Amino acid sequence: MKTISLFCLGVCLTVAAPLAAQQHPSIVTANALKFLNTPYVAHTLEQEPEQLIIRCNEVDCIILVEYVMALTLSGESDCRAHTAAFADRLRQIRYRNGEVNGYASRLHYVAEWIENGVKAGFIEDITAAHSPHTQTLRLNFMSTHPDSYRQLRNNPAETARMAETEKRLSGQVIHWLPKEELPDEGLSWIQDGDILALTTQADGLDVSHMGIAVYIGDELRLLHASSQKEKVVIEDVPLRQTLANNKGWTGMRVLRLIL
Ligand code: 2YP
Repeated sequence: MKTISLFCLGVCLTVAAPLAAQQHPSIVTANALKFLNTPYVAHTLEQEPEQLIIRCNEVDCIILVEYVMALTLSGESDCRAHTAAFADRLRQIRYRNGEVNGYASRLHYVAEWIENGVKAGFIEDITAAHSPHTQTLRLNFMSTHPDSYRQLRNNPAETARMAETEKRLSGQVIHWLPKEELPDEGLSWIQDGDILALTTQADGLDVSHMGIAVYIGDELRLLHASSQKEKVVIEDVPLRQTLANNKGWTGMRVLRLIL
């Protein structure tokens, strides 16, 4: 065991990383810790016309992950004092091929968000290399729940564009790790700072939550923007328990930033 001390907003956490995690110094976790206690706010990107929105003081689950990734990839340390390099990175992470071109250009489904990051060369799909479990994507949640999305409500043309994206992604086979296979102490191939996309049993959806893997003592925990706790937290129980407590979450995809 190696012990790393990380400082953040007056809180000092001692993070014990298992052997495997030592190979990848966790700059990702250090950046994520800067967002601890940031308020959870939903729907912050829903502005028209579509534009790159950067609001470091309010996040939802995927937006937190995106800011942490953009900081890490641009080598910057402060989201609020970000430069153009941070904004460029964020655009590459959030939009298909890095281009902002209306609502449909945003990567709404985590499956496509991952596909885009892998294609662009900044995300590695770790589950694909380590878990034999696969599932076939069947995506239609947004086009079948248009009333839940401001830009789709009463907008059949935009909803049709979304359905086209869903059709393109559906049928793809992805690797995932069922939650029953995750022990309290994590797994050797899951490193501190890995990005976790929690898979769901909801019809027509692939992933319903995201966060960051953090090893504390002998436990793998979830650092995330929690809608329940209304802020960014590290859960105080192992991720195994966090997953067991939520029947909607079936397991996860594990992703790693390529630095
Ligand atoms: C995404 O939802 C939205 C994007 O439209 C939005 O709802 C979908 C399919 N996508 O641009 C983005 C940023 O706000 O959020 C996320 C959502 O997680 C919620 C908000 C959370 O736990 O904080 C991503 O897709 C990550 O997991 C799912 C989840 N959406 C649903 O459960 C419908």
